Amino acid sequence: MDNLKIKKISARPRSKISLLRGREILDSKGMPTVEVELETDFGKFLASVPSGVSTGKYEAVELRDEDGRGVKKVIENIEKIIAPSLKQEDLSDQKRVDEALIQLDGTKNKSRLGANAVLGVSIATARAGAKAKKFPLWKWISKIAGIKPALPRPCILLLEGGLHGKGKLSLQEIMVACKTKSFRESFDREKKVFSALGKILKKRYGQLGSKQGMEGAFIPPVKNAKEALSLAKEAIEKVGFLGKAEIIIDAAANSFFKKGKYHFDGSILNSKDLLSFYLEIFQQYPITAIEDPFAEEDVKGWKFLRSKVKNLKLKILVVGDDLTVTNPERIKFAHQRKICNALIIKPNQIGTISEAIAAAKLAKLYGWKIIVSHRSGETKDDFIADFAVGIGSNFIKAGAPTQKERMAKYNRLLAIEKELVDSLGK
Ligand code: 2PG
Ligand code: MG
Repeated sequence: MDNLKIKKISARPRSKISLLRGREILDSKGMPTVEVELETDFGKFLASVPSGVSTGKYEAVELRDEDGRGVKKVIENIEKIIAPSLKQEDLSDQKRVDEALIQLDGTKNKSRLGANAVLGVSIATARAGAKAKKFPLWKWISKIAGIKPALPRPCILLLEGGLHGKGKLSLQEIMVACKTKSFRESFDREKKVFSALGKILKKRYGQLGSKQGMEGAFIPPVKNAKEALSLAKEAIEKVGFLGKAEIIIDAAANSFFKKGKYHFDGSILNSKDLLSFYLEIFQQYPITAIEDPFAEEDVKGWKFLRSKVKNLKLKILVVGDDLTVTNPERIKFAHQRKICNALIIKPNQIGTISEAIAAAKLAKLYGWKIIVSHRSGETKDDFIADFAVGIGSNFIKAGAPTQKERMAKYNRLLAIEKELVDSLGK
């Protein structure tokens, strides 16, 4: 009898789910989100899901309860629908698990189960799969993706505006990116720029100068983009990195596009006016990338910019985020119209890790650069750090080096880099 029991236990495949549940936690904005707990007989794996404020129309659906906040329905979907269906799945077969999740949802935009339910399970599965195969997570992701891993360059957030800053500044993000031979060195340089900016702002605006936005960056009472960009440039200059540090912008233009016009820094502009403004600031500041320069429906605006950038031989990345939403169909759409040469990858815009990988691979096929990104509502989950390395992303943006939920991602990348350096030294 005892023998039989032992046989039965040891015959059980190791990489299956013994328990899958969800619980409500709060994100960095104080909004409920879901944390998934996946138990196996070789460990327990957690994953939590972020949430954006400036979103694209084609993003997968983030399911909420009737009050528009709660995630009770999401938890119910995880425990009552997903858990029983995944019982027999092998957690080290990420593709199959993700495929099962997609089938189970059965909609084009994850509106039945919710992309937040699906992503939590998909990430927890990746963690379990990595453990089962005895790989660090980044290496496991690179194996699943069939991509050579690489450390991304950090893009630290300096100044916030738009929906994140709630001031007069229309641009949502002004970031700094330094190119050095290591992640740590780039990060250290960018942090120096951030601190220098902090000092400049305090001197200029007093207490108001140290106020922070949703992602931990500064939200000083500037009147417009040029004032904000000049402050960023001044901070770069102050620490001696002019010529060595680049400025990256996320305009998040969807958020200031109303009835065909751009309500930008107190003026009402059409696409051509906004384009002229961009060309002007490309001349005046060391800008090398601009994300969502136009609204997702203003394809003409995007086209003007891409062709100008080409004709003038400007070294500018035109980055799709709300436009492309980590969705292969939208990426194809942008490629056919030749409107981007880079994109943002955010796993929660699409729902599963396999689909996010497919989006990254398609972008690579087109020769685009990749920026893996956090969301404005974040948790302590550092998955995107491993993910960025696993898919060989060119950049990562995870906010300012201040809040814990942002630092979790940067710290994880610093640890991965050390792990890689140590293993090369052996
Ligand atoms: C963005 C993101 C992250 P949100 O637009 O790139 O900074 O913002 O998560 O609000 O969409
Ligand atoms: Mg964006």
